[in-house]
Amino acid sequence: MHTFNRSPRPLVPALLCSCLLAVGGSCDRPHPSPRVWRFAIEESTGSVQDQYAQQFKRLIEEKSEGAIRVEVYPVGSLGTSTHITEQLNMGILEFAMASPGSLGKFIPELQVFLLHFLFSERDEVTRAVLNNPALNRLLDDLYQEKGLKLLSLYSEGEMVWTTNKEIREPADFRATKFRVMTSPILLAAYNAYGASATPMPYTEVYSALQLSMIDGQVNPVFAIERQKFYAVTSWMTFPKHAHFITTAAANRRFYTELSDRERAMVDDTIAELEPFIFNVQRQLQLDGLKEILKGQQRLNRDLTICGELSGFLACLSPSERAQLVDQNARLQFTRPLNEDEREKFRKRSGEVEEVFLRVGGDRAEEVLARIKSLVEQAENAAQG
Ligand code: 6CS
Repeated sequence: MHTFNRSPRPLVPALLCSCLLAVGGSCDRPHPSPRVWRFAIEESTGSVQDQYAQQFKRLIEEKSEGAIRVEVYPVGSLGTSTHITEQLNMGILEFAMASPGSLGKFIPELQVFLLHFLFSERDEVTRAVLNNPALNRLLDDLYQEKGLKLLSLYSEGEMVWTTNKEIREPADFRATKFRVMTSPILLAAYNAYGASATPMPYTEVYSALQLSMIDGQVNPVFAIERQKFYAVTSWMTFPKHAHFITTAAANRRFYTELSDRERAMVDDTIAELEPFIFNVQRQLQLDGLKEILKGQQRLNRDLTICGELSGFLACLSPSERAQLVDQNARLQFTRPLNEDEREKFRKRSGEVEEVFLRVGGDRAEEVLARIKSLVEQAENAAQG
């Protein structure tokens, strides 16, 4: 089990600069310098997390009337997701995104969000579950034990496999080195499918695919576009097995020591961000897929998509449809996985739930049961 009390890694110059500026102030400003809140994200600019952090920055700077400046650090500038989490725990960062695929090493119960076929296929159902106050309170108790404050829990979209061959059933994963985030549950999940699961930081995935050190990876569409994974793999499969769920978090001490006014400002901003990010992630799935098709044409690469894309096709204008799809000689669509095929993956996922109950921490059973019951309730409500 990983803990936070490892020796801190050297801070990057950008972070030191910002600390010095915050203390010393800048010469061209007669008034006291704004206080700086640092917000690290696990993704690059233009991503879902970036849009979240940039909107947080806009709202906080506006509401504080310039008394607070928010600096957003994209992935790589302060290290990997694991480094960011450590810096948040130590109070070097005030805010950060912390995804279960990485934070799950420190809060094992959080790996429940990595289980396949647990959540609904309906976005609105998943959204209702993730916003359930009792679930958020339960998880926040676990964050508190690690010196963190859970601010929000949200989906960044449906997970998609990119590979160099067709994957329709677990047997197709055989001899596939498949990159996953560094959580034990993700290793168990893809090993259960028959792949050789390979943990690796996000920033290394593109080169590893390019150099054939790995044969595939899994991420939402916007990430496949932003990180250019489509340029180094030739199949995209939408198995409808999971969403990429992430969390926004703060350093607990920083959060509790805020004045009541500032804490309310943070809480209100986080509440405003919920509908904002839900719409952003939806839009980025559509925009991302368009960009992938443009990029694949530009690079003159083959791409086969296995998924139900009628929603996407319906959003294209006639000229976009002609250019990106009908006249795209190197694009092919293949039939989405049917229920029998998905059932084979679902069956293998059953054993991973057992692994979660063993390694998912003291409250694994409680967290899993709570989520299952919330999903059922929200499904029933959605069906009227
Ligand atoms: O696959 C990963 O490692 C990353 N994927 C996303 C969509 N966000 C952050 C994370 O590190």
